Amino acid sequence: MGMDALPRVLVLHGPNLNMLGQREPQIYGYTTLAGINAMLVALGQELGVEVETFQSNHEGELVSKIQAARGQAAALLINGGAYTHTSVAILDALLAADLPVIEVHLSNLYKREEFRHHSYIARAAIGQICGFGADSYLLGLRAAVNIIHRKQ
Ligand code: CA2
Repeated sequence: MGMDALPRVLVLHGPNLNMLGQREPQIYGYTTLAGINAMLVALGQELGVEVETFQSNHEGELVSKIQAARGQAAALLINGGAYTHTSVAILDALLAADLPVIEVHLSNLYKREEFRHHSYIARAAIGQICGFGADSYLLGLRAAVNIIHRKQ
């Protein structure tokens, strides 16, 4: 058993995702954000990565967290919430972070309103997983770990 630190995956949740499980369960499911985070940490343990989670309703806080991840995290999983469809600032931060980015969404964006069909984040992401509810995050974490291992 080595003493090397495990690779870290940073999971970012954007605005309103703190409300999960409390409103609109028909769209976003019954799982709370704490529940999703716990499942991610448990899967991370299984897959040999440390999972750090962070939620913010503030665009600038998400930008700062992405900036700080450079050189600290091995990959970044992001559900940008509504900022997905609006934020060039988050896109620019992701491009500058020089990390593998995986975009996830609970709902299937392409079944929903036209304005949700476009993602700024997608330009910075290796790929996007959407439509599987909380499972989108777990699938995304698996993809992140595979990418990390291929790179090491
Ligand atoms: O499907 C997703 O994961 C979204 O990123 C969720 C965002 C939405 O703006 C994106 O288009 C798709 C909204 C998150 C709002 O979450 C809530 C959860 C419970 C109650 C109310 C809002």
